[in-house]
Amino acid sequence: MTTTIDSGALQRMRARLRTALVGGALTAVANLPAAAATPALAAVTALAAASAFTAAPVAAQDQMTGVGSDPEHRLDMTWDRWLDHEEIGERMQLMARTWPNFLTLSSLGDSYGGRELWMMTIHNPDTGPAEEKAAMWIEANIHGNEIQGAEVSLYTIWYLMENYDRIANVKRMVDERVFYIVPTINPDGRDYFLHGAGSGARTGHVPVDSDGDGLFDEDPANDLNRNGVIEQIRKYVPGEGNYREDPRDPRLMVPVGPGETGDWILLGFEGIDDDGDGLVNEDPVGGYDPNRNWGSDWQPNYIQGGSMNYPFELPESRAINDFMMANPHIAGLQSYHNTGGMILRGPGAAWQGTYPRADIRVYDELGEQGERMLPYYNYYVIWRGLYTVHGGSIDWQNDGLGIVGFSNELWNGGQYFNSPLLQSQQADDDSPIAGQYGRLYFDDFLEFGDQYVEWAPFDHPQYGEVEMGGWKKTSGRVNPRFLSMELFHRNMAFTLWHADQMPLMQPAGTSVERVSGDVYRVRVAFRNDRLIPTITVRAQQNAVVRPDIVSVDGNVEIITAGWVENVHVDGPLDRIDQTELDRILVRSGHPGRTTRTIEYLVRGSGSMTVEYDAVKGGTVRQTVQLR
Ligand SMILES: [Ca+2]
Ligand SMILES: [Ca+2]
Ligand SMILES: [Ca+2]
Ligand SMILES: [Ca+2]
Ligand SMILES: [Zn+2]
Repeated sequence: MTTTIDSGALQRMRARLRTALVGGALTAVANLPAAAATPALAAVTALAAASAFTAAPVAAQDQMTGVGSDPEHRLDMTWDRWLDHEEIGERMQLMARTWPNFLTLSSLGDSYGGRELWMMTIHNPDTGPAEEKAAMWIEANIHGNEIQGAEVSLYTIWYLMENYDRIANVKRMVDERVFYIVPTINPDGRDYFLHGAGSGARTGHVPVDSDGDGLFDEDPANDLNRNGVIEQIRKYVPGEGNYREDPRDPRLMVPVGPGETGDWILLGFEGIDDDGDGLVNEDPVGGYDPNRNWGSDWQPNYIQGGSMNYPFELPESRAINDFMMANPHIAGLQSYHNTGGMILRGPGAAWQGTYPRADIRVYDELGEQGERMLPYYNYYVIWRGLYTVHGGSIDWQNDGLGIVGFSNELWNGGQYFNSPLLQSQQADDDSPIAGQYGRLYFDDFLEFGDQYVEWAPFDHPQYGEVEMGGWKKTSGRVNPRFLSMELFHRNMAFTLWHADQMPLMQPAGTSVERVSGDVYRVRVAFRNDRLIPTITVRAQQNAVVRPDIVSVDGNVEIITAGWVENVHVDGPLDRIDQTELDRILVRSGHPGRTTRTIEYLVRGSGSMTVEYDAVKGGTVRQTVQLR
């Protein structure tokens, strides 16, 4: 279950919130037309900022009129830098305070390193209880170095709130659904990536002895020249090497052909032999894969490296799974990773077989829509399009929890090559943007060379005179910051469309016909006009989602009940052969984009209420009068 925030966390939150509030108030003042930014108003704003938890930082903003073409934002957040765990927490606290009617901030628990797994719940209580609505789970950053999904997640919260009163479809989605948004589920790895040189940040931080020498995490990469970058090492060995400099761009190293020799050898990434065992960088922090520790098709280390000793051993995956098990109304899921421009679904391994045909149809329609909303992205099955994954999270969530989920692999270079001209040049070996040259070209001209460190001499304790150089951590897997808005928005839009296609049970009409005396024939129709069924076929096969329940309340005795096969012609019912007809179990759930009508023959009087309760599709009731 979700934990309420303990007093220690609360104190830390208050301290951070003061910072966040001041930041928010400053933003508000900065938005004012110059003439309105009077000292008096600034003082009022500062006063509001000082009383944490009471005054809303947006109060001053309500008095302003927009000065540009657009209405003012309530929170003028920027989206062009990468945020660490503390900054993520501050933004979430600020948003929770700004939109308290919709947002609830909680922590699912602590990471191994003691960082909160912050979760934002978006829910409008005025439109019904949360457990009677389908919920969308959005998470990111299970791999610590795959950072940008956290910003997509924050952007999603912000966008839904900013536009609730402005865009009818946003309002509708917020009113119909619950969103659980966890921007980073590996905060230890994230901070290690952002605060350090970025190397070895994929893992979580439970210590693992990667080289079996009895020492844990004793030999990570080292930033020897203290420039904040883990570079490549090359050594000049004239006539004895297996690499040479590329004649077109000497920054690039190319392997020599068979029978040739080069002048350089590559010696791996920047580091030394910290523990004197003769190996360099052989046992970094952690050293496992948090996305191999889940309960479906989990395999031991000798089959699936990095899986740990048993499923859900890791505190982060355990905390998330505990919450999901306790909240079976979660029907859709997005787990943002990077990189490569992919919309991935399970299964992770070929030996798991294929999904049932009806489930594939659902996934395919979502994925193919995603390919249109996300240019340069391809919709793939994990094992076929990426590589084999045993014990991955979305396999567990599909097979073990009945949730329709995707992993979007955020960012690929296609976002650079976004015209037919550039695409044709990219394919032309002689063009300056062909292959590896393209990455350098776009860095040189669009980021002014910021992301590349030129080769430079270095005196290495073990290797002697070498050169070091290469790409910074924010290049390659992470998109250039100037392309963030497009990436964030398109991925959010796809995920919201996915959320919009979660099952939504709705009333679809009733009829009553007196047969004789106090005996009535009652028809009640229910509709799910969205793509996803209330129970996937795989979930039904695995018996992991509670059957839908059609229950009757009222002063009636049910004689028979059955599904109407065709509402337009009289004919036999598909009779329901269950003993408790006032509580019918629908094991196969309600399909997508379908209306179904149930017919009861009842004896009774007064009113009769029929409720359709789908764990993942919401609860809906219709009442008829027997007369
Ligand atoms: Ca070791
Ligand atoms: Ca360095
Ligand atoms: Ca070593
Ligand atoms: Ca060692
Ligand atoms: Zn990943």
